Amino acid sequence: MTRSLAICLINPRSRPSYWTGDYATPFYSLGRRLRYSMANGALVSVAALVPAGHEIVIIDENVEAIDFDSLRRFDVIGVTGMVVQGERMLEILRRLKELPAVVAVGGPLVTVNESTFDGLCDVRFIGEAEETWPAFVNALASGAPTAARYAQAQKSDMTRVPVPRFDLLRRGAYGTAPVQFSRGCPFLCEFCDIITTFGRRPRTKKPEQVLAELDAVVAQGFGGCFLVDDNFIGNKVEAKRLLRHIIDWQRSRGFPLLFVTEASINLADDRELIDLMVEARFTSVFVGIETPRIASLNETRKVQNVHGDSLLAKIERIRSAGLGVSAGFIVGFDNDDAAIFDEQFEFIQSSGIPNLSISLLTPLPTTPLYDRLLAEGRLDFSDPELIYIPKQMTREQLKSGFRQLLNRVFDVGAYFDRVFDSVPARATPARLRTGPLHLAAWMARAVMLAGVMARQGVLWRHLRAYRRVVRKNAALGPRALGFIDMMNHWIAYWHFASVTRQLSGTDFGNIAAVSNRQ
Ligand code: B12
Ligand code: SF4
Repeated sequence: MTRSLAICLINPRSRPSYWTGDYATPFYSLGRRLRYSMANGALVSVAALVPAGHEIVIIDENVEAIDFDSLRRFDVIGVTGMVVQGERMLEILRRLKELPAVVAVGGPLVTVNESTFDGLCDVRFIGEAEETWPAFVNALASGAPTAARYAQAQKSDMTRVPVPRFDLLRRGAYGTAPVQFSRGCPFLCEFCDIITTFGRRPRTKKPEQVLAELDAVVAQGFGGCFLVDDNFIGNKVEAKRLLRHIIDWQRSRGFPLLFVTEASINLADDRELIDLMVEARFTSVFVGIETPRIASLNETRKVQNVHGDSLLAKIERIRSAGLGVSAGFIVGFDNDDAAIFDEQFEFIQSSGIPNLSISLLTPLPTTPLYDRLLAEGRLDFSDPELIYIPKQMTREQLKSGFRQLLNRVFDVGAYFDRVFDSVPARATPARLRTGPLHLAAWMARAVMLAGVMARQGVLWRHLRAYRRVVRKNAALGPRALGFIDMMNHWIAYWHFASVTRQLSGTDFGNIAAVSNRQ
């Protein structure tokens, strides 16, 4: 006999980071229900895999606190998480041990670092779970034996993945919805666990599946969508086919969605692909640039960034075709010496990319980088922030150079220099609504931002910068940014600068005052 199970899936809170929008969200929310930049893609996908007849609840700690007492009634509690959520995952799992539920762990962290979860869960899911998770639920419900570890023998067939349960998300709580088109990436970057987890042959959904997901996302009230592919253009032929469907879908519905995604820099070499993305209403693309130093790119096997003309020329080609660019940078490669910080800063400034992240190189287990450093005896876990011994710097030099770089890049002057460098060569028609109510909302945001800065004792510094910014903007003549565009940049700047202060330990003061997180 099969019993009906009560299943709860938990996404542990993430700490604020460049891409989580924590310090920007309260300004966009303006007292509405918006709590977090983006819904988690794993919870809704794993929920959709649960066979019919079971109750399923999802809890995202980024938008609601976990009430552990209320979890007592669940038969199964599943926890997801990636490396930056690791600490919080472990805290939650320790609390869950006190409950009667069968505790399952899945997602990117357990997939590459199983031993961390020893003794903290009853069952673990390694890699994709389209086949293993329903098989486990069915076995448990029917009283058949279950295993303590599940790992799929075959990669998931993406053409059979069901529409995620977007209906389980708290309505209005998120800025964007996660929709996944493909898994896997054809490239070979040494530090990347995408290829060890999902493989090098990109597997794609059929356009009809993606369109069904877009319909579901719009039905939930979303206006923004993050195509959460590892590399959206891993299979360019399929990406173009999908984009043509999305364009028709958008047209027939009055363009309800704006998209962002991640792609490799060889996007710049395919104008047709960029044009299709722009036509489908992609506003920006995140690109892994990593470093301007060719020796470091070669070392990390990021060949796509070295081929052809310069990185700056590639970035400019994407942007001038109408697609915004955000980017990720890394310091700490073996070919990086103390000069890398100035080199990165100069490159970043000349790239005109305002919104970007800079990370310390992180050797994730399962990656070729991890294996190489292990073989060279250079892994050292005594410092959780930097678990390897750099080649041309001491750990302290690398960490302090990294922090100084963050502070320089997200200084208000440097940030707005990049904003003005990325303004299109031609004036673009305003895309945002500018009725009196909207203007009033944006005025309210400006006042709120000034209030937050004042509370943190940095208003005067920013007002001085504001005067310079206004002058520079006016100098752009007909291309000058309007009030709403400028406010969007000020809010983004505030987020990036706040995260920087937190990461580099040079706090503005009480940054929690602008964060809406528990
Ligand atoms: C979207 C995304 C983001 C979004 C997160 C949005 C959100 N709210 O979750 C943003 C842009 C904010 C982001 C940021 C970062 N990210 Co990210 N991100 C992704 C990306 C591209 C897609 C995630 C996704 O939605 N996948 C779709 C779902 C369906 O796939 P899935 O999570 O793998 O789930 C499947 C299985 O894992 C399994 N499963 C998952 N959970 C569970 C739970 C249970 C109980 C079960 C049974 C099964 C199960 O079942 C699912 C179906 O098969 C992944 C790459 C990837 N392919 O996963 C990287 C990835 C997760 N990110 C990564 C990293 C490193 C980061 C950053 C640290 C980067 C940086 N240096 O700034 C930051 C951290 C930000 C933070 N503080 O939170 C790494 C994590 C590495 C690791 N092994 O932990 C990944 C894997 C990419 C990579 N290799 O670089 N990221
Ligand atoms: S291009 Fe991106 S997803 Fe692909 S292997 Fe390199 S880092 Fe990983």
